[in-house]
Amino acid sequence: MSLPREEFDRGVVTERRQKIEIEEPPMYKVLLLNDDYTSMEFVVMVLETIFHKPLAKASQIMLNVHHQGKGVAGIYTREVADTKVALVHNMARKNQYPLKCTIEKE
Ligand code: TYC
Repeated sequence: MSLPREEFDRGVVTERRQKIEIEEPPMYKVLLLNDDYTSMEFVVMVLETIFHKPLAKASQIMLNVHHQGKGVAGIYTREVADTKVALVHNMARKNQYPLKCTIEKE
């Protein structure tokens, strides 16, 4: 049953402003680790497919890991970072490479 406009509106709180505090989620670096056996081409392919890096950037990150021992493949929320690590390890195992990666809190 509907009321006339004036009766419907009277005494009715139509809006109540609330202060909403939004927290940023903690972020995690996914680090690729160097080893002596994984091919450079495979690491570049991993960076292109799992981390969505363009070829030039993927090559640069791979060479950085090769020379420095480790390097950042991407920065994500915890669940996404864990998923990327699992994807890298699965893809490496399937191709018989010992490639490892790990996460580090930002
Ligand atoms: N060091 C490897 C080679 O010389 C290449 C490599 C780069 C391996 C990065 C792992 O995360 C890595 N074939």
